[in-house]
Amino acid sequence: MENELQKYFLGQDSSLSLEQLDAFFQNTKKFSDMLMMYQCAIREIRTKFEILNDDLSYRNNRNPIEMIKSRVKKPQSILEKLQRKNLELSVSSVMENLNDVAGVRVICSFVDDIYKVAEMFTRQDDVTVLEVKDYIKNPKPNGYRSYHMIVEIPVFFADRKQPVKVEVQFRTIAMDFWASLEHGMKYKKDMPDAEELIAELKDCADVIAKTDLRMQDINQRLQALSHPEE
Ligand code: 0O2
Repeated sequence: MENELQKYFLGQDSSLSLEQLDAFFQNTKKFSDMLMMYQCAIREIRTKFEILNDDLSYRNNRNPIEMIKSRVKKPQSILEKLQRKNLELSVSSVMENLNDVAGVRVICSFVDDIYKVAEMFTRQDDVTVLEVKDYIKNPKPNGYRSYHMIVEIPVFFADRKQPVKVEVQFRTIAMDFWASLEHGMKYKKDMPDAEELIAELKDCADVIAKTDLRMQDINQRLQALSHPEE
C-alpha cells in the first residue's frame, strides 16, 4: 500500500495539484485512520491539561492555564513537509519522521506557570518526553519565545495500544499574541518593508518578555499579600 502511494505521487502522476493530493489523502482509509489516531492523542493530552488546571484551580484558587488550542496538521501540510525533507510519502513515514502532526498549545498566564505545568505533565508515568526545546531561555533570533516538547503517549483503541507522538507548545498569552502576528511574516520575507518589520517584531518580543516578567512579579507580590503566612 505504501509503495503504491509512493509510486503514485513520485511517478507519472506527480503533476497532480496539492488540492488533488489533499483529497486523495482524505479518501485513503489508512491515512484517515492515522489522522483519527492523532485526533485521539490530542484528546488525551487536552484532558491531562484540563485535569491539571482543575486541580490547581481547586487547590490555589487560580487557573494557571488560560487556554488550550490544538490541531491535527492538514494533509497538504503533512505532504509538503515530507516532500521538503525528502522523506517517503507513506503513513509509516509520517508516524516515524514527523513529530508535529498532532499539536497542542498550552497558553499560561505567567512564565513560571509554564515550567510548573510542564513539570507536572511530564511527571505523569504514561508521558514519555522525547525532546525539549526551551525557546524562552534561548529565544530565536527573531524574538520567538515558547517552550516546546515532543512527547509520546499511549492511546488505547479497541484492539491495540498505540504510542503516538504529540508536539506540545507552552506560551504566555503575550508570547502567543506575538507569535500569531509574527506568523504573518512567514511568506513575506521578500517584501520591501520586511527588514523594518522584522526589527520591529524583535523589539516587541523583547518588550513583551520584560513585561511578562514584571507582571509575574506583580502577581507574586499580590499573592504574598493575600496569603502572608505562606
Ligand atoms: P505551524 O503552522 O504552527 O504548525 P520541525 O517541525 O522539527 O521541522 P523545527 O524548526 O525544528 O521544525 O521545530 P520547532 O523549532 O520546534 O518549531 C515548530 C513550531 O513552532 C512551528 O511549526 C511553529 O508553530 C512554532 N514556531 C517555531 N518558530 C517560530 C517562529 O519563529 N515564529 C512563529 N510564529 N512560530 C514559530 P510550523 O510547522 O512552522 O507551523
